[in-house]
Amino acid sequence: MFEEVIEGLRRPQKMIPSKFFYDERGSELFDEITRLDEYYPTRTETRILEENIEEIAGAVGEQSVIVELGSGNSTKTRLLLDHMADISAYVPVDISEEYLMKTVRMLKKEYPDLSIKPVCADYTKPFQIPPIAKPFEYYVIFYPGSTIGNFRPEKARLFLKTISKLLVPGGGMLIGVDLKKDRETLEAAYNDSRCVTAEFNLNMLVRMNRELNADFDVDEFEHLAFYNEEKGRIEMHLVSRQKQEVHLQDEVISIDEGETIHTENSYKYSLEEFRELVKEWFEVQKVWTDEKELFSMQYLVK
Ligand code: AVI
Repeated sequence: MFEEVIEGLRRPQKMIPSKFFYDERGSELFDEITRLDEYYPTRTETRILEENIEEIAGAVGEQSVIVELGSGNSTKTRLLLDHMADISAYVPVDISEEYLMKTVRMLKKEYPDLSIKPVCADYTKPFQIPPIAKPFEYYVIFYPGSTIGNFRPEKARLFLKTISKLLVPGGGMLIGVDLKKDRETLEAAYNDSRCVTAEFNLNMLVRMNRELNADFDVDEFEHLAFYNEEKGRIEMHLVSRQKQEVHLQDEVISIDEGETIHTENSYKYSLEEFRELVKEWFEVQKVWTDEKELFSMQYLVK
């Protein structure tokens, strides 16, 4: 972590990779974000899933193995599992072993007949799916939450390539993708009135202080989130309120007044742009969306 953070802070546009948001407090804050009025993605995605669950379950197919990338304890997973009683296995993949095991223990109680095969791995790198006892037709990757939006498009393409290598032709991916929309709705989602997103952003510095022995004065930074229309993404930054020096172990970083540390991108796609993004590896077979076209759930086939 230290090397990656220092390297990012030495760039002309300072940055800290967004994956470092998610320590224990960061994960709690993100959970809170998903329940905010302004943060439309989670509730819209859940509603799309609920309203179309029969059709979605039909697209995924009963004879499949569901491989979920990232946290697997959400309402969305249960919705899918509740409607797919006969799937051959459920494979949650998560980098945190503790979190993964907690999920497995909970799901085993709720779905005693379901075969659960957890994989502790960084899903952005190649990983192996364990042997499945029951016969099955395909793996179907479940990747909700529009987390793909946190990758730059080049990275997203590489990620899709890695994922498609897990699949045989005909295998699928059920993915949540946030859509382009008016600036006001987008910016409100990342500038909530209760300032939970601001705390989530600033918590990055709290974590750096604790884990990297840094001395960021957290009160001297403020949250900034805006829609960069040209790039089609929400950008989150931490803005320095004054000229300051920060120490990380033996390293000294100078930051000017008004200078920012870029902490996150969240790309938004039109349906056409997303189709274009995946086309080397996947064909978009079906898209479900809400009436305002805020968010989409898409079934991609290799
Ligand atoms: C996890 N990811 C899809 C969220 C997003 O909307 O890009 C992370 C987030 N950042 C601020 N609010 C939510």
